[in-house]
Amino acid sequence: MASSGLLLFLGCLASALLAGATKVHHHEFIVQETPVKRLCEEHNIITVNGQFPGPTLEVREGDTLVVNVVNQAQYNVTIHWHGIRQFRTGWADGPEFVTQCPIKPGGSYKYRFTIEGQEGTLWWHAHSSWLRATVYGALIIRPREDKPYPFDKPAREVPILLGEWWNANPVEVIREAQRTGGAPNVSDAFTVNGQPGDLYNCSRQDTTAISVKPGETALLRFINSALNHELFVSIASHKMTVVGVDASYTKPFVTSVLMIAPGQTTDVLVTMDQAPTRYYDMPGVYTTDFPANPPVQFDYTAQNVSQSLWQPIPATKLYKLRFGSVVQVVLQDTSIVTPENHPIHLHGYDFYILAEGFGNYDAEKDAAKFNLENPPQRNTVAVPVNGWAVIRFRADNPGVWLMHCHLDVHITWGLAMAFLVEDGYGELQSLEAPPVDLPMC
Ligand SMILES: *[C@@H]1O[C@H](CO)[C@@H](O)[C@H](O)[C@H]1NC(C)=O
Ligand SMILES: *[C@@H]1O[C@H](CO)[C@@H](O)[C@H](O)[C@H]1NC(C)=O
Ligand SMILES: *[C@@H]1O[C@H](CO)[C@@H](O)[C@H](O)[C@H]1NC(C)=O
Ligand SMILES: *[C@@H]1O[C@H](CO)[C@@H](O)[C@H](O)[C@H]1NC(C)=O
Ligand SMILES: [Cu+2]
Repeated sequence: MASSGLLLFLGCLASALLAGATKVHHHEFIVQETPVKRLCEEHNIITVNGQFPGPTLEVREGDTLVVNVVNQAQYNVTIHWHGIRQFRTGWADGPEFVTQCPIKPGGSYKYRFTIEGQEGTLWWHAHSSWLRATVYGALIIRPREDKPYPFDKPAREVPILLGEWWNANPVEVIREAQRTGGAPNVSDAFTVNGQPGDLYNCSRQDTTAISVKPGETALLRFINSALNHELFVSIASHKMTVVGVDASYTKPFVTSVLMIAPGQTTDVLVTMDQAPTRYYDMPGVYTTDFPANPPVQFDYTAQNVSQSLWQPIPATKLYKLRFGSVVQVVLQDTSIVTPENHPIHLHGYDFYILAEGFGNYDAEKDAAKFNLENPPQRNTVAVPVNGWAVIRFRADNPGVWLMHCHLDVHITWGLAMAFLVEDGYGELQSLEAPPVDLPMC
């Protein structure tokens, strides 16, 4: 016994030294029904570990996350690690019936993946029905131990999750809409870190307070986890310096208002240089009448295949890509009365946004507008209302990757498709074998 203990210890030491101080973080996510009080009423909602929002995961670039998801709720569930590239571990990405069958009530599945080449703020959420209304949390990726931020070290760091709250059960809200063919009921409140704020003052607990000392600079990690709304954020009297979006550093720029599409994250530095008092972070929103038809048409320069690798995506919406090919996607919004942009999210990749514009995309004319020098890198692009965006990525991550509108009402209307990226040459360009506990249907 003693010698095996010693061997184990030496083994750990050796692997820590070899891996350049990267860590393996183990977490347990118990998906369960939990009573919470919001808007003066108590409701049973689905949470992770009884927390709403769920636990914040904190890692460094190069680390590995092992999250054992145990489903003690009455719904099928999967978890998506929004923005994580999942290189060679596509089966850990999470979309229900696309990359995995759901974890059934009573079941469990251990997600295991390594975070490589990404730093900043991402998040995780359920990718099954509308469970993500309450099943979500922050995923923070700091630089490796010996590497600084590309900006001055902030005095404190605060994740700020902007969300939506329904008094009704969100799963019932979407089921009702699917049954009747109507639009789902709109939410009853917006929330900041799970709280609806001071206007609902039935309890003094209703506001999220973040204390910052005068003169201090804070790194605020905003995450738009609302299901169906683009959000505008400002902090009274303060300027914000944007330093990162979607876990890609940006050239810093100063603004007093942020527009964050659903699914997107924005990291800002704020110096508390106004007189000490209470300042409000006010998410705002545009009005919400959705058209009855999916308004975005996808135009892919990709090959159509009739057979899905794992799960039933309609063949007309599955596009096969050769490993390493460069894919350009023109996202054209063809709606007449859409009130909001379409946040199109691609799984498994960070893509470059070459250009965006209004009206119809004109392949000849608009190619001249492409930014091929320093295009922004994102995992979500807000396609302008009645406009277009052109994105490009290299298909160097094998697997089946969903691309969809991150406004959840629009997924129900069919605004989702997938790329099947084939394996390349050799082990390092191929999907690893799926884990043995990958849920089966
Ligand atoms: C949606 O709203 C309507 C009208 O207020 C209400 O009758 C219905 O019960 C709501 N549906 C759900 C699932 O809460
Ligand atoms: C909150 O407080 C104000 C004044 O203090 C009161 O007028 C209002 O009715 C309260 N709102 C709720 C939802 O309790
Ligand atoms: C894709 O394949 C389906 C089924 O074979 C076909 O109906 C559809 O027109 C194809 N789409 C494109 C864009 O080629
Ligand atoms: C749960 O997932 C199983 C497949 O694992 C499927 O057969 C079943 O219909 C799902 N249940 C619901 C309510 O979607
Ligand atoms: Cu997401």
